[in-house]
Amino acid sequence: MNEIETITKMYEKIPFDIVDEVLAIDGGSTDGTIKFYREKMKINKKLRLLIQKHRGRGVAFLIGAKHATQENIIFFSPDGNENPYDILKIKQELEKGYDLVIASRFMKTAQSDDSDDPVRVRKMGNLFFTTLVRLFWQIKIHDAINGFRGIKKEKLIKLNQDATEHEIEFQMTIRAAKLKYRIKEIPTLELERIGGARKAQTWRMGIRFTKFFLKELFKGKKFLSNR
Ligand SMILES: Nc1nc2c(ncn2[C@@H]2O[C@H](COP(=O)(O)OP(=O)(O)OP(=O)(O)O)[C@@H](O)[C@H]2O)c(=O)[nH]1
Ligand SMILES: [Mg+2]
Repeated sequence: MNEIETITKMYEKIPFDIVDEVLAIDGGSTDGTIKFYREKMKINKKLRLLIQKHRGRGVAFLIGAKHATQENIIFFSPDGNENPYDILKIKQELEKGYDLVIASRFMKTAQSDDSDDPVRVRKMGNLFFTTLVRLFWQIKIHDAINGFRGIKKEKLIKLNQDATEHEIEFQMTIRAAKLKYRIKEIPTLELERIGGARKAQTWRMGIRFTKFFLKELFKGKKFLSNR
């Protein structure tokens, strides 16, 4: 959403040759992103554009999940943080049979982008919520929150997700852990955000994540019968 500066640089790096389709889910951009995609779609038949009726990163994920037609889905956000070369690595792990593959910023050889977070509040928050997931659902994981990840579509549907904002990937990890999915992490080097404005507000996110954690704790596996 409103990432035109990055999209123009990132588009050429998307490995269209190794994927069957690319769904661009737009949150109602007003900076020319939609026009950019429409132009590209004229010459790239693998690309489809879907525009959200309601805002929210979670909403975008849910639309992508619903409209994707292939067995494996990889979520990629074009704000410059995520390294498109890792798309191949995620794909390979899914093809090995893992249900959920997370690009982790906190493994030994990984790196998170803290350039706009000098006191590391967000990093601490990420590690705190990841520790909660490790403790409560007994999975060995280093980064429960990064949105750069892949999952089997059939497994994703089973999670019955309803998070509308940035908690979407946190909820996905928790529910995958509850169902004992085969989870694999690969180390990633998070790059600096390019242009655009950050949509997430740190403290607001912290409160939302805490509420979500508690909700998931009490919910157990009841989400399975929500359908
Ligand atoms: N389609 C869509 N994308 C969104 C929405 N909200 C955020 N995004 C995208 O999700 C990605 C990450 O969101 P940000 O809010 O920038 O959060 P962040 O990545 O934690 O912030 P930075 O650390 O500054 O990169 C970006 O590519 C955003 O454009 C939305 O409502 N719809
Ligand atoms: Mg980002």
